[in-house]
Amino acid sequence: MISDLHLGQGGGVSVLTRPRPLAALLDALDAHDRLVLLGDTVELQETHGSQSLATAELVLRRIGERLGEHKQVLLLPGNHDHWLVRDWSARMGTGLARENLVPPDASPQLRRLVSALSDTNVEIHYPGVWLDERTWATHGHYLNHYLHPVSSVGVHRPAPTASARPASFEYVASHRTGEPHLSEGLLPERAIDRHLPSWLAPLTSALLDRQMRRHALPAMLAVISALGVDADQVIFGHVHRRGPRARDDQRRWAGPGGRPRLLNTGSWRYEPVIVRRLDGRAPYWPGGAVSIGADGQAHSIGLLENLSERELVAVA
Ligand SMILES: [Mn+2]
Repeated sequence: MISDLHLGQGGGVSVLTRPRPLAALLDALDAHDRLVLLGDTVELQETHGSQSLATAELVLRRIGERLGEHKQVLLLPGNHDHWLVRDWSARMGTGLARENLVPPDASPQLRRLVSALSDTNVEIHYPGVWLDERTWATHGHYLNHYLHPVSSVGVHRPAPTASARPASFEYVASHRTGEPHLSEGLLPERAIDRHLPSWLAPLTSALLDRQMRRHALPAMLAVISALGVDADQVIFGHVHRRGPRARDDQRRWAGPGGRPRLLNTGSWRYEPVIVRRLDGRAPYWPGGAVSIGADGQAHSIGLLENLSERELVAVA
């Protein structure tokens, strides 16, 4: 499972457009039966134009070729590519379940992405998918429901309830929140800025990380509880911070009594303001993934930890 490629987004670099990171991902696919693209694969929130789709098609074609006809991609939209399923989701209304199979022609944009993956098998699910009887995966944007003040969303936010249907969270995807992408749902817009000098990266990264632990992890647990998802392990993305890592407090990455375990896929974005002058050990270093082994246990892994900053972004 990987997420938050944000292909086509300006600002930093979507590293899968660069040869070394793409090669690392393709090599990792050889050891897996299927790839889950867990949301924000393509940047359609900044622009609905075809440039993002064209960028995404180049990358997805390589992924599809490498997987081949006997393997599979599961594609789950997030909030930055919610456009792919926007009209379909609106038609579903309160009939939207925790897991829905989305028709590949739900939008012209979705059709293009599915075509780019035509060398392999594709299923589209939204907002979540059961990967096996123990494991549920979702992009994670529903957690914004528990973080954003009403004013920043611009719509009435229903009070958090003990139980809720996916439809109650859908407004999160269809309204731009004004949050910068790299800190989505974690810090007020003014608190972090792309134009910050990059020597601040260690500080910015530490600040973000504290917000993530204190707010995003409990918010994700609240979503899981409200939706009534009864899983041993839940995989999400969205916050761009892979984990849990070896040195993380494992108790924060789990519900009460240790269940469910939470795992985050991290991102495939190089954002100088949070990784500059750091290395593969940095929490926001791109190239995160969650891998499920033969025993069914999910693990957080880093596929680009051995690359230098220069290798992440080099065009040849
Ligand atoms: Mn997101």
